[in-house]
Amino acid sequence: MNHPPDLLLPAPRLAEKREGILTLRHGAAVTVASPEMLPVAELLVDRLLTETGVRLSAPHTGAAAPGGIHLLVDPSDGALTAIAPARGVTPSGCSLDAERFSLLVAPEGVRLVGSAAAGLHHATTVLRALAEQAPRSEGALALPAVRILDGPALAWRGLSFDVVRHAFSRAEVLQVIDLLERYRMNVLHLHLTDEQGWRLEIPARPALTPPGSSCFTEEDFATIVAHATARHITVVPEIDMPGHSGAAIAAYPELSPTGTAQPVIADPMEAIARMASEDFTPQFLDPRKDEVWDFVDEVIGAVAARTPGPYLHIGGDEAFGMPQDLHDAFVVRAREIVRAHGKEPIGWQETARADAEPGELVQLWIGEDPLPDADENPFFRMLPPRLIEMLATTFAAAASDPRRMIGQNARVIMSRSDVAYLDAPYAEPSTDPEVEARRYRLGLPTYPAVTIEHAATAPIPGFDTDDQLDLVGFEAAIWCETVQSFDDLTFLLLPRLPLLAQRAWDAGPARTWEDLRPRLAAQEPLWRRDGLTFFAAPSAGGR
Ligand code: TNX
Repeated sequence: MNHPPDLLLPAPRLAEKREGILTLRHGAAVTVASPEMLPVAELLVDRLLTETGVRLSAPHTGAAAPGGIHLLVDPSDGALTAIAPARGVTPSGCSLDAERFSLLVAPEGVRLVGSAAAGLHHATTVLRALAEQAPRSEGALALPAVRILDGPALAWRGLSFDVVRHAFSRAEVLQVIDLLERYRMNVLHLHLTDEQGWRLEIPARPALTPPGSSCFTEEDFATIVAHATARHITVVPEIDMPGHSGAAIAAYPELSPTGTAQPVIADPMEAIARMASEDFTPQFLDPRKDEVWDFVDEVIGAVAARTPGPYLHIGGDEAFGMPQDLHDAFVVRAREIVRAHGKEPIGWQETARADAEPGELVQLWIGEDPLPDADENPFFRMLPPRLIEMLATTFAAAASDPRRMIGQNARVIMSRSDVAYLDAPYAEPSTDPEVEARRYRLGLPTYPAVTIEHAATAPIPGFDTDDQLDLVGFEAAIWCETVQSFDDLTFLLLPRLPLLAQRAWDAGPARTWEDLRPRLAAQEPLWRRDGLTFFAAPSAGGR
């Protein structure tokens, strides 16, 4: 039988199996060394009850009790200092060593130590994962003794989540946050605006979210942020500008160069089809217009005021039909506005083309050779020629972006489509017709279909290979053009998200598939228990 630590995902940097077993019983004491740690302990007790049925006692400040769980923060803990601090940028602004932790399960009790609250919280997620795999009898858990020392190698590990192309409920977003927590990721990047809709209420700009449109109210957004913050996950909101702004322009046509708007088409596939029509012109926010800067300032101000994290994403991708000088001018001024509202700007890779401060944060997304061979990809042949042309222009210009990023000392968040996009279709056929129908429908067919093993082990520049880019973070990305339900979403996320979480956690060469496969297989019963639809890839042991 597999020992629970061998099933952890992400796998820890160091796990030492020890002699003996701890029986964790109902009512076991949970103690914290100081009261600031109570929220972490309370969340542990709450989650452990749901996940294992074991009801520990309410946490209190005090010394470790026999058979119980003791939690503390100790930045100078000798064992923790043996783990190298993370590299990169921390999304919350905390220190690079804040996420280190140790966990000791001994027959006498459990001891969790974090170098800060974030690390301590990770330790509780590891304990929960061990508990989920532990044999149970008469309501008690039999936890094999183990000592784990761990911490991420990369400080920024996120998911870029498109909540526009499909409108998710607040409860669904909370479930995604719980998945990020489980796999010890620490950034939820919310793509809130696009051609198909505007998903965040901005009270000063009511036309963005007319009655009946699906959007997050101020209260929804506050709930999402609070749920994430309690799990040491930072929300990075994205307002995508100056391209991908159709919804904003439909509400305020004066923002476009012509002062006119095209109607919003909520269905992303229909929106693509519209590009074939003669009278279609790509839209963008026009930086020559004062109205645009009033709008940007109001929106950025409102979003910044509701975001506790230090970062705000301005988009900047695929501004089709926009002259480069206008795009540059837009980016430079939008960054200034973000800074004036007390936040640090991030932009998709195209923003690296505008003059940048050293250390500017950019998110690299364009993979190598992203345009498929049209002859081999029937879907691609069906796209409007104008869209193919715009994509070809975007990708051709992107070839020199990495060099530019190096020249400008930009700090790079890696999200290259060929390694980080979870909307690439799955390559492996399933024998289950229902799964097969879903597999066929989901993912953008312009991307090559990928195997699960590819997601787990494909080389990532800066991880497996030396790279001159200053890689400070990694984000998986899920775009939802083909997604029609929460089940569709989780089908694309699972099992790939945890495998990418592992890549970011290690920020080095990929682990072997033999190492990963049992860890992944151990997740499936948990997803099933939680009612989450996933792709049971035959190669991953699924059925
Ligand atoms: C490109 S990735 C986009 C998105 C699409 C995605 C589909 C990026 C910055 N822009 O608008 O949804 O491709 O994978």
